[in-house]
This record gives sequence, structure tokens and C-alpha cells, in this order.
Amino acid sequence: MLKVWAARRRAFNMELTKNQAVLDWIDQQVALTKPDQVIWIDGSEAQLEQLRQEACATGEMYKLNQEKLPGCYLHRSDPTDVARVESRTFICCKKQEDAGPTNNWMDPQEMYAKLHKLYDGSMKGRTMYVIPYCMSVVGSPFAKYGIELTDSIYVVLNMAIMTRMGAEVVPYLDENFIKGLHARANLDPEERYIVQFPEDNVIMSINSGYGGNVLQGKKCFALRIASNLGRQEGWLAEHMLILGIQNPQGEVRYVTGAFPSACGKTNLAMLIPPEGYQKNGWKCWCVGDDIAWLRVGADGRLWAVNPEKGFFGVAPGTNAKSNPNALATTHQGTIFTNVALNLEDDTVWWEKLTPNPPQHALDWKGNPWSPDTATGPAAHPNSRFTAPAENCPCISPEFNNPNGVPISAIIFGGRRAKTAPLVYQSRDWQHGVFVGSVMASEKTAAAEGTVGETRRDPMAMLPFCGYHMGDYWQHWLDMEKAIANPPKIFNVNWFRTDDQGNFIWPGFSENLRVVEWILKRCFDEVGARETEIGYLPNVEDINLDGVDVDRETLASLLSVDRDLWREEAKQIRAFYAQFGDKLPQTLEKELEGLEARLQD
Ligand code: GTP
Ligand code: SPV
Ligand code: MN
Repeated sequence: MLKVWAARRRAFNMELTKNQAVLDWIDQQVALTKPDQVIWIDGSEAQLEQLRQEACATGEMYKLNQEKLPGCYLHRSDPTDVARVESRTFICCKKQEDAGPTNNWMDPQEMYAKLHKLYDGSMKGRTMYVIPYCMSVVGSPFAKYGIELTDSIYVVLNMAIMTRMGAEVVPYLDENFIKGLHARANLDPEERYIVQFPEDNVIMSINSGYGGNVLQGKKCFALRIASNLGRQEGWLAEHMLILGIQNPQGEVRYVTGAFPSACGKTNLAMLIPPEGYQKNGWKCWCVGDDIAWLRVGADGRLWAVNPEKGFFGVAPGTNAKSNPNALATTHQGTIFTNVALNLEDDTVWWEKLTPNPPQHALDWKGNPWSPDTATGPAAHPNSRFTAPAENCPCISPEFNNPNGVPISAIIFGGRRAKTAPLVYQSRDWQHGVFVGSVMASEKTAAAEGTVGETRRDPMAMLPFCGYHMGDYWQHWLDMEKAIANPPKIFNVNWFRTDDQGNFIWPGFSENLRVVEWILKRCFDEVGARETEIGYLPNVEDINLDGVDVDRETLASLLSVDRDLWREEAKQIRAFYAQFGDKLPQTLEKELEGLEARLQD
């Protein structure tokens, strides 16, 4: 059987490699899925352009106004397939306890058997595309290589924006490449699976055609598989933005930030300093908006790269005021997924893009939409843009630096209406790991489920950690010994609300005021007051020049409500209970310390 398929493949296909491990594996997947043809993606503009035309001809993509949005396209995914599906995402390792209580698990053999049935013949009448790709700069010390086999042109074109891919990657493929198979199949939500096999370096997703489920380089590889590799090899794969902040002296200092999905990473990563800061010479540089791979450098500092090459960003809420850099990034070479089509000029629209919606539009499902008759949003709340990083006006000159950038601070954060103050600093690395491990946030539209519900999302990695969360925390704790000069760890919350439910802190650009304090703390340039939960700013130490926030309001944002925190400590204890003896002793002690300080 295999031989037949190999012969067929060779008959119509220009293989890009003679690597037998690669070819054998592809033969097996071809034999299983039975596509009509196999096409290797070389990444050339000519080939990608041909695929764009094909996708437009079949209606898979729609070509937007090319004068206003050159190289931009709209794609609508199936209405039942618009976000990551955590309930159908699995970590399949031999022992269930290695996946831990926060991951879905199934025995690998059982899962392979189940999936093989679903994949069998799933590409009949279709084309299989072979995408060789690299996460990080090709040939760099951070780089990891993979192949995604897919029957979706949308996936090919998105991967071309999000990763370094095509012929340039092929020479680097050895037998350790990450093996990925994606089939759209019939998009049945009941048979949708996003599966990682970390012991085999295999990723399989089926019955979805939506972004995060099927662009396997992103969450499947760069987080779920890579977190396992990082644990084995002594580094960290994290759900983090990377931001460079240039002060008036011209020094650039770098921070990473881990916020749960749709909680502000892209926005902070592309921050434009408030006017007064700009006048004084401050600049910000975006290195990454979603994923950071962190390694210890020869100098004992932690160095970060963004393994991606583009942004898969949340569209709604993005506008010329909230995030002009993100908006500018989407003005060419961008694929929009599930936004509205503005029929007035054949461009795109989403909630809050402009104060006045277009009178004539198609909503994210392709139905006529106008503001007067609307029964729902024009764009899906989790609609996204896939845009090349090189479009970003503030992209860092270090973006392609194979060694990454040195990190001064790690910032955790989430959406908390009440408990968490605007910012606080952990007492030390161990306490910082504790702070990350108990992060909580209100759920957003980035995943299926109830929006607004508060849940614990440790290090913003709950849906992305590819092994037992307790082991992951231990890995974080162990990293301290390897980092002679570790970053300081902080927590922020831009989302405290008043009694009417309005955000108190203006956020966005103004967040630089908080980041400035964070950096000053890292370089011993400012004091702080010690509280039960960590170090908080003295109210006079956050710059409020040019922002409509008074000291009293700031003081309230920086308050620690002991009753709320006692309740918080109780919830943390309940949350920790599920990890049993995998909960590192160090974190148990940190919790006891917090409880004791709150009792005094
Ligand atoms: P993923 O791509 O899902 O990982 O999300 P992300 O963390 O990059 O989220 P993003 O920056 O796209 O933020 C999404 C939502 O957070 C949007 O609705 C923003 O308007 C809102 N947001 C971001 N920053 C702020 C802020 O400082 N204050 C307030 N109030 N909202 C913010
Ligand atoms: C997230 O949900 O955190 C994202 C989007 O960044 S997705 O790629 O769909 O996971
Ligand atoms: Mn994300």
C-alpha cells in the first residue's frame, strides 16, 4: 500500500527533500487521508498568489478593496468553528498523570486509533499541502522545525504570514521535526479534535478550519509541544508578549507579559507612549505579541525570542485610538477572519473600529447587516487579523535577532474587576512563580464557554501547557538556579471597575506609566511599600502628568482589600488542592505566607 502511494506522490509532486524520515512520514499520511494530489509549499510569492486566486475562485477567501487594503482578504470560518475549543483539546502522553488535572487526556494508542478512523479518506477529492516551517529565526539557536500537512489553503496562507516557511526551511529538517496533520474533514463539532502527542512530537487536528485550532505552529507547537521541549532542555515556552521600552537616554529595556487570551498582550506589545512621554524621547518597540521562548544567555540573563513572524490579533476594539500600530499593521497583506464586510467600500469593519458603523455590511456569517436592524454584532467577538510583523510601524530592530533580547521584567496580569491592584511586585523569584501560578481572569471570547466567568489561568498557560501544571511550576522554580541574573516578576491589572462597571484605569498608552515604574524597580531607581501581597508603588511614584487620573483614584487602584484577599487566598487553596502532591512545596509555603500575613 505504502509503495503505491509513494509512487503516486512522486508522479505528480516535486518533492523538496530527499530526507527519508520526512518522505516516509508523508507517505503514511497520504495513505491514510488519500488526497487527490500533494503539493509542497515552497513559500514563493508566485505559488502563494496562485493559492490566493484559487481560494477566491472557490469562495474560501474574498479579495478586499485592493486600493485601500492591498493584498488583503476576508475569510469566514464555519459559524460553529470560531474559537479555540478547549474541551476538545487533548494532551496524549502514556501516563495520565503527566498531562495533569488541567488537560484533557486520552491514551495515545486509543487516540491514534480514534483519529485514524476520522482521517481515513478525509482528503479524497482534495489537495494535501506540505508546509515545512520553522518557529524562530531559521538556523538560530532557538529554532525548531516542523511540517504541517493540511488540506486548507487558508491554513497555508496564514502559516505563510505567521511562520518562516517553505524551501528555506527544508535543509534544516532532520528526524526530530514536529509532525503535524490537519484535515478540515466535515467540520463536525462533535468530532473536532486538537491533539498533541508530546512524547512523539506529533500534532493532529481535525474537523476545524479556524485559526488557533489549525495554524499548528502557534499554540499546538510553540506552546503545547514546546513547553515539553523546554522542560527537557531547560528553557521556557510562554504565552507572552515581548516589548522594548526606550528611555530618553536611548537605553532599551525589555519586558515580557503573560496575560490570558484577549486580555491585552497585542495592545501592550504595540504601545505608543502618551504624548508627554513621546516629547521626552520615549519609544516602544514590539518584539512579539503572543508567544515568547526564553533561554538563559551566557551572561546569566534571560533572553527572549518571538518564534512567530506575524500577528493573529483580536480585531474588535482595535482602532486608531486604542491601537493605531495594530491597525496600521493590518492595512496590507492581511487575512481577516470573521470580521464584517463593509459594503460601502469593500473593506472590513468590526465593533469599535469607527464610532459609526457602516450602513450596509455583511456580518461575520455573510448575512446583510446594518446598525438599525442589527440583532447581533457585525464582527464575531473573536474575529481576528493575520498580519505580517514587518508591517508593524513599531516593530523592533531586534525582531530578527537570532539571540533574542534580554528580559528585565516578567509581567503577569489578567482581568479582575476588584481584587488585583493596578500593579504589584513579587518579593522574589519564588514568590513571583506563586503570583503567576494563581493568576485569575474573567473568560473572554477567545475560547468557547461563558464570557465573564472568573477562572484561574496560571501564567496565562491553562489552555497551552503541554504537561502537568504542577511539574510546570516546578520547572519555573528550577529555572531560578540557572538564571544568575533573573528578571523581576510583577502583576498588573488594567481592568478594575467602579460600581457602574466602568474601567477605572484608562489603560492602553497610559499603561506605560505603570511599565515605567516596573522598570525603575528592576534597576533600583524607585522605592515601594511592602504589603501582604508584595511591593506596591507609593502613590506619588507613578507619573500622572497629562492623564486624567487623580492621586485619590490612583490610591484606590493601588489599594489592597484584606477581606477580598482573604477570600482570594481561600480560592487559591481550593484551586491548589487539585494538584495533590505535584504541587511544589515552595508554592504551598508561599500560600501559607500570604495567609499568615493576611491574618495579622
Ligand atoms: P490573544 O491574541 O487572544 O492571546 O489576546 P491578547 O492578549 O493579545 O489580547 P488583545 O491585546 O488583543 O486584547 C483584547 C481586548 O483587550 C480588546 O478588547 C482590548 O480593547 C482590550 N484591552 C487591551 N488593553 C487594554 C487596556 O489597557 N485597558 C482596557 N480596558 N482594555 C484593554
Ligand atoms: C489565544 O486565544 O490566545 C490566541 C488566538 O492567541 S488562538 O491562536 O486562536 O489561540
Ligand atoms: Mn494568545
